[in-house]
Amino acid sequence: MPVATLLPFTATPNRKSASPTSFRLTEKFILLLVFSAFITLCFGAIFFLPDSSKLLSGVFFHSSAVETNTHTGPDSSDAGSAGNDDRLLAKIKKDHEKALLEAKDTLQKLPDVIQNDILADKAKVTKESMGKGGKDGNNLPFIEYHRPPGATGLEPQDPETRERRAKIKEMMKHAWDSYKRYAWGSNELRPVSKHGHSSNLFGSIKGATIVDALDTLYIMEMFEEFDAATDWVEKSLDFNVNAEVSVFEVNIRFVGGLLSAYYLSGKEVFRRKAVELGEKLLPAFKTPTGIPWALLNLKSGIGRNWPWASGGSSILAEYGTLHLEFMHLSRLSGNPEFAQKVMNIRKVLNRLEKPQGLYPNYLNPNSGQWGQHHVSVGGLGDSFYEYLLKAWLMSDKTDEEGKKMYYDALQAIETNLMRKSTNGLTYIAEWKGGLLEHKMGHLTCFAGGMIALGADGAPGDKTGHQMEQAAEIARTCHESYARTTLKLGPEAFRFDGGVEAIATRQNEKYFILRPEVIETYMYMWRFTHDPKYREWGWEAVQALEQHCRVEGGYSGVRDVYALSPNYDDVQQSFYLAETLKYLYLLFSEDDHLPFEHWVFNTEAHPLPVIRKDKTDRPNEVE
Ligand code: DMJ
Repeated sequence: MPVATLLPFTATPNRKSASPTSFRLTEKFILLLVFSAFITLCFGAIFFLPDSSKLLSGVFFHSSAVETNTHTGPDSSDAGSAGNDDRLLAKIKKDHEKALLEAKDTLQKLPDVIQNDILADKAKVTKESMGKGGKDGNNLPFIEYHRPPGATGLEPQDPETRERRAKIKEMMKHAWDSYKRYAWGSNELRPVSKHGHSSNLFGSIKGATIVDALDTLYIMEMFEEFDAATDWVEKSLDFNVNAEVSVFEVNIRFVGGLLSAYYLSGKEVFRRKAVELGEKLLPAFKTPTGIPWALLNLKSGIGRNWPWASGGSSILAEYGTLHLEFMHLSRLSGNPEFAQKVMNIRKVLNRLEKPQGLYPNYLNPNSGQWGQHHVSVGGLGDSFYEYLLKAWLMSDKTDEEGKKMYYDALQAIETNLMRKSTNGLTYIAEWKGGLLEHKMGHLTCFAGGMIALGADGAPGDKTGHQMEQAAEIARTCHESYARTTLKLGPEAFRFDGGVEAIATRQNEKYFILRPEVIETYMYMWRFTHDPKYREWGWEAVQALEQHCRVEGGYSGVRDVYALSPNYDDVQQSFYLAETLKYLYLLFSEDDHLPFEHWVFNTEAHPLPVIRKDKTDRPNEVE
């Protein structure tokens, strides 16, 4: 029978003009009755038939449960199926209660504990899914992650300090939000013209500000922003570029930033990216001596040195500032090559004769000979000394070679470069072939913090002496700020021609949001708790707010002696990585990133101490 004939309102050849109104009343009544009986039947089937869901699943999915039921069918009485239902109900109720209890448990845990649980579970799954070699899909060995102590810190006790710290977090938010709004994905922000800025230091690698800021966001507990940055790293950070980069800058900002982000958060993506980038930097070491090139094309692996560097030399502060990151890369990748490369640099340096015990800034990577005899604890030399000391500290004080090199170098610096001005300001001059230039760079001001950090381990009872030196350098650098109109420090200041701690050359009067002076205040505060260091830091905050803050972020200024700021229109990535981080830590409690567990790379990225013996300190990096 065609289906159409069963339907009452379907037109047929005999009833061409038939319409619903043409039914008689009795016909209508019967139709209504049939229809309502049909509807009742359907509802009955849904609500009143026993176990209809099983029936349906049996029909559509042939579930084994239905098959079992079917087999037991003839013997199963009503009482039996009621018993089954009771048991089923009881089980559902029990499961439900268990889930509720678990959820309650989870809600009572601190976010940090929950995150650790998730990471531990993830690590377990990763480990289980690994092959015999214990390597993951990226050929990285399995590492059980334990967050080192002090990744985040408690609120400061004192209300004024708490308020000041909150202010610095607000500054970070302004810098970050502005970058996100106007320059997301670019290396840096132009805060006045409100667009992206790309320095050629990073070739065509993008996102320097994102990677440099990751750990600051984490430390300040700006987790929403941290997650957005992580997402960008996951999806967009790309090192497959056919471009020349500065090996040093990429190492301290990108490798350092990624390593810190990994150690703070435990997210594997950062370890993977750090190792991937580290591997791309390895061809820079293909020189006759193993002293790396300053510049490297990441695609071709071809390196060269800065054309302005004396006799084609590599730069001390560049090849000497790879050690911390490369030691961690070996640890995280299982590849000893990274550590071997940086240990070889030491070997080359230790074979060379050093003029007055000093390390010249230039070294030719082909001949292994010094270039011009220029020595500086500021630009071109600075972080080499820093990394000798920190290599020793980061090795849990086992790297005796690094220790000796640092304290010997510091002695040579004290003898040959450190001087006192007529009015009693201690400064570190620059050395050019035996002659002193009585100038100190803003960059050199980091030395106050470095000397304080190393004072405790100083040989021959020199701890007190080195702490005094560090305090004097901090005072001199503070003077370099205090003696300007804008209360921000010049790029370099001089102690000659009747001036002290003042820039005399126009091209040395700029301030580009650098961190070194604040970095020294932070170390001095931690070691002495002298309130003046917090006061000096707060002076800097006020000056930054007054003269560098603009609607679109923070800008450097061209002349700190001018009556009002002339902006350079760059928000440097190190402003977020270093300046704001050191300010925040200056107003934090000491157990936030404690020095016994962390060392800061030269871009202020904290790296954990590598413990010689895991057993007595189980919660740290092995
Ligand atoms: C940073 O990139 C690092 O601190 C580096 O060691 C020197 N200069 C800048 C900040 O001034």
